[in-house]
Amino acid sequence: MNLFAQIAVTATLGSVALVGYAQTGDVFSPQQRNLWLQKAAAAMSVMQETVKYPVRKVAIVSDTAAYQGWKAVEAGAAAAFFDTSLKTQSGTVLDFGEHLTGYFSCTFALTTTSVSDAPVRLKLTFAETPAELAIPFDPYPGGLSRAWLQDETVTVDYIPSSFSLSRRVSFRYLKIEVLGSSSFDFRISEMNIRAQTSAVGEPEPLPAATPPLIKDIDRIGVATLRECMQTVYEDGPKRDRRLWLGDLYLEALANACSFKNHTLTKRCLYLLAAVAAPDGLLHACAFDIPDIHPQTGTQILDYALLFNTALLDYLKNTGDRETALDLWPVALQQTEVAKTFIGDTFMYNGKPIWIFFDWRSGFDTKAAIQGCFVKTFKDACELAQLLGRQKDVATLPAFTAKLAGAARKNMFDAKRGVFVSGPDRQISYLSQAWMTLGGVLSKKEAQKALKTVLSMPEAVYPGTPYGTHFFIEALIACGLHTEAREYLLQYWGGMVHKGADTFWEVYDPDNDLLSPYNFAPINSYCHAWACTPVYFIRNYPEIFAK
Ligand code: RAM
Repeated sequence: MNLFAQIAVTATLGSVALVGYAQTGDVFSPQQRNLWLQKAAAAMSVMQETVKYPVRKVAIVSDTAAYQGWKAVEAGAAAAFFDTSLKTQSGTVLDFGEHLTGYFSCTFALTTTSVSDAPVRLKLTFAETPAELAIPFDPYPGGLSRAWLQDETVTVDYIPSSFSLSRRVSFRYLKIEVLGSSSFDFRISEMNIRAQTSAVGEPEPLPAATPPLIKDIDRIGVATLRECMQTVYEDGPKRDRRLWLGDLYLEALANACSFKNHTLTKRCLYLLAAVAAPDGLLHACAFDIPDIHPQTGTQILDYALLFNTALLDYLKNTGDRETALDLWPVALQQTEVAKTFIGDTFMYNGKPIWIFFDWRSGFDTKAAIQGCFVKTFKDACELAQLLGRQKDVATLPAFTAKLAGAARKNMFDAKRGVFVSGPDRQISYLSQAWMTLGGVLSKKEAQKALKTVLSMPEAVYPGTPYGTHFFIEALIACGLHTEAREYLLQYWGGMVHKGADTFWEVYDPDNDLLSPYNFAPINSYCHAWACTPVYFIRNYPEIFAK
């Protein structure tokens, strides 16, 4: 059964037709959903377009010391490429000098007076990193669609002519190979990319005395965020190109202290609300192309709960009570649905749902979800208070206290001073982080728990910038400022040293080829959830910008 039986088109906005979603037994009314949809449409950003050109030719060279074993080295000026027959330089890699997201065009010209008498077949491979141009894509071993990879076979019917790729691409490097042609000679005389983002302008510069590595981390974080700010906050402009709730939360944090495009945050909050499941639980992700729709069947409990925190932050950053009040029923409903995942013992009851927190394989999420319940329920109570809706959450503070009590009783190893998770009593960074963020421990206890895992080589550590964000936030929350600074410098600084133009979806300092999808080239190398140093550096200048 399609849970999202479409109801009649109920509104139009300019030329945008809005299709509402409703279903019998829906906790939200069609009027509510349509209002959210209309407000999401009204908050559409004007896309900023910049035309960019290649800056040089490079060679992709094997180097065991380079990130993933490959690096790009200078191989001449871009101008030489345009003057020369393409047939004599098949395999050339052009470097656009920065990560770009947008639409590619080029112009073909004849190099001699000969006539084009047959089509030309080319392969264009767009890559975010050098290794994507060196590791063969086939036979494809990855767990996600092969079609995300940006190698395009293109047939040009005749020359001279112009060509535009309809697919939006996300890349720094472009490799061009000639797969088929007849005897006539031709060249590419011009090429460009119409790069697009919904970010406007540049964030304020950091104080001049900020250390160079921090400035670099901030600059690359800003570039990452800019690239992911499209018509929604995308997770990655190469892949998955959609609005994930967890990524939205982190992008909104970074945006609020850099580009300050609060309208984009508003659009994304409304959009996710409008397509929530009939029981009100938010989907983990949604799309706005070709129309607004959720990824049905994909719900992540910890992401849904973060909606409370994201809306609270949005209200604090903007003072926009109208939006917060519109969306309060959605935030509240996340806590209501979450309660169905909590048993009589005030612990997660094991009811099946995706609980994420990080891609680290083997990571046990039970302690983290317990801490997440506590933190996000507290955020819901704070939001209710700011909105004068305390009555809606009258019983939530006492319930939350019971969750915190159960966490201590059942998961805290008082002797070692750490939370343990699951049947194997796993000790992980993120269990301590989420319990800290939930305020389950006193400041002193939290410091001990976090310091303990930092000193334990066997403790399970996050494998993504997403998980790492919450660990650093927890270090700051309990006053471990030096440790927070060091961790950020070591983790994001590690990516800087390895040549990142934008920060990566997955980064394990000890394993460059780590991929949750069994194939590193399918990872995203410009990933929204990795942009949060922008938030840390700009929000806590006393820790980072000195
Ligand atoms: C990855 C996506 C996204 C994240 C999900 C859970 O596949 O890229 O960033 O939110 O995982």
